[in-house]
Amino acid sequence: MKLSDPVTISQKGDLAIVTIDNPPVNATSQAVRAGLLEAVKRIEAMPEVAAVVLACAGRTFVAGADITELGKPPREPHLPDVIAAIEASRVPWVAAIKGAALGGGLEIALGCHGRVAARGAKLGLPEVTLGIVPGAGGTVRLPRLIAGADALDMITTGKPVSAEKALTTGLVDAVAEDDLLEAATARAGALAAEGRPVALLDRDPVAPLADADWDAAADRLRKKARGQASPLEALAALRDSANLPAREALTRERARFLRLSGSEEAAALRHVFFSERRAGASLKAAEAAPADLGHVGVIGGGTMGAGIAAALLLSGSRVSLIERDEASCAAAAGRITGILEGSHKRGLLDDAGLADATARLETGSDYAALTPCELVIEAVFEDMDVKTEVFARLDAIMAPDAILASNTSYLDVNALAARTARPERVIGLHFFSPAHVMKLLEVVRTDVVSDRALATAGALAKRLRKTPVVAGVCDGFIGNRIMSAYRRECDFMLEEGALPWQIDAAMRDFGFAMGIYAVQDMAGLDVAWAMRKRRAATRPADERYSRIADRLCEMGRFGRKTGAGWYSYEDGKPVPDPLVEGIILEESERLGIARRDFSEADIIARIMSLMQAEAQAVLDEGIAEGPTDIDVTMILGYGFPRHKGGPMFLAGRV
Ligand code: 3H9
Repeated sequence: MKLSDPVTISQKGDLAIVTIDNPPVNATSQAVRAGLLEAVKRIEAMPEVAAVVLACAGRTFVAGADITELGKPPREPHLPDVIAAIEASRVPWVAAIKGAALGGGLEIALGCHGRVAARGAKLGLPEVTLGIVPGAGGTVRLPRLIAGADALDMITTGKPVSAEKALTTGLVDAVAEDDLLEAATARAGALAAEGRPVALLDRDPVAPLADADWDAAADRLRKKARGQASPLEALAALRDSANLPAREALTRERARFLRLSGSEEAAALRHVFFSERRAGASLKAAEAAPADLGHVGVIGGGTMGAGIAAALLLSGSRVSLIERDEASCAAAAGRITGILEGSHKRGLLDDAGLADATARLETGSDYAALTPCELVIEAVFEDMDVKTEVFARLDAIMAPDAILASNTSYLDVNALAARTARPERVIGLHFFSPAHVMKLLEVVRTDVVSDRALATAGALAKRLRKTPVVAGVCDGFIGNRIMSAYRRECDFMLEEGALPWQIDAAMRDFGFAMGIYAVQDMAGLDVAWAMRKRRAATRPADERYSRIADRLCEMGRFGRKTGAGWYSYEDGKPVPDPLVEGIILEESERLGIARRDFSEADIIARIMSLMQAEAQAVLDEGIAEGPTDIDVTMILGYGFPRHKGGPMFLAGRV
């Protein structure tokens, strides 16, 4: 029986199967809500039906509200009403969960009277990651099914749990060993025989938290949220749910959801959600067959090379890693196994997985080991001559259609490509450290890049589960170019009256993970210093240039690794250093600048305007493919707060 385009009912004896079919992810669009409500009504009028299984077509259960509808005036029927109708049905409903049951999808499952999940399914309430709270009973029903502490964790982090974990907390009744529909049918039959269970709304909260636990959780969240409102709002909704009658808590939850749906934070996070999925569009459009990624070569086993190799091994590839000599090979292998063991400790790899990944690594000094690879990524010292030599050696031995990639973060990939006999098969793959963790991959396209090289970069990003953005060739590409520009501006603010720790505090309060000076201390000041020295000869004489960083470097203050940089370090913690303040004051005096006070707002306004101006230049020059890619780059690669949407979103340019 077809009720609406996306919802149908079929019957098998006294069992009705309601199926939602709304690709790509069965989101609860208006048509789905209307179809489901109609299904409940029809089934109430079918006396022969004793139980219902709610299933989905395609690869997933309902992945939530249709995000394109959020923030717009809601259209009837509303999801809470649909769920209330299911919950009040005279017969038991059992949700058959495969793929993902997220947000409104899990809320529908909570309105059902039983839940059976397929192996590998994920269940979660990710609303806080979209700047909202659950809006269809999630904060009220979930803590009436599973322990308060588990519900708090799921709802305030937004992280989904596996089917297996859901079974241990009681979120699902069973995990199907084989056929999901069969297992759900069996559960529905059992519930029909036992009698429909009491609806969750009519139950008491399970193991509710004490007042002190709520306060402690709120303190923890406030520290972690970095100014994001929704996790704390979710906690407040859960606290209402524990303290108020269920139906009153439901009304409050809905009001909170509607208020937050219209917030700037929610608009920013929706923008990021869709921008991430749109990123790297030209890679997806590439029609050529990508290089085989089953066996990849990596040259250089320092921090970046080791991270790239580990990421490849974790994705299932074989890796041949080239280093200068035996000692460097051993050091690289040590770094890589360290990363793999870390993944094993965190439960991302089991014992067999660890052994398998380790066995897929080979290290050596002979480039001949690379010849079977269709992709080689170099991550050697950031110097044009060194990289040119590596490319010349590769060019001589690799198969003509092999792709040669450079992990450079600044250098001219066009020039590098031009020095090979295969310029169209050279590409930049700029990873971020730690390369096995960071989600961003900046793909640098040369002027002559082939479709095959682009397709390979796209396939690699997918395999490594990274978000690719495509950048044209320029100094620093998208991310480092924008960061260099605003870092320069921060140094000018130092000359004009600010101090590094003030700028860092303003950035942290804005939501950055770290301030720009703490970041430099962590990364090391020496690399940027070497680059400034290289460029000194070509710098226009009238260009404003701050000497503060150079003076720190001249004193050997390269950051954490030398025990001092912009900060000094006590027990590993950065502390403001009067010596640095003295240098800054001397520079202001030397330049004849009368120092003035900077408020946090002044600092952020100046950083944003610089970032946005440089981002606009990056766009105007065609370096980035669109403003959303710039936001994705700054968020995933440079600690820009996700809930602020990125510099282009804030500038109203998307
Ligand atoms: C909510 O439910 C609020 C309720 O509490 C309140 C209700 C009153 N809507 O990610 P993929 C698109 S809040 C619209 O590449 P995967 C996506 O843009 C919602 N579109 O696939 C993409 O389109 P395109 C809570 C959506 O296999 C395509 O589907 N739910 C939605 O890597 C494929 O997506 C969430 O936050 C959506 N809800 O991952 C879940 N979801 O092909 C969000 C996806 O044109 N979704 N699209 O680029 C996800 O986490 C992942 O999509 C999922 C699949 C894990 C499901």
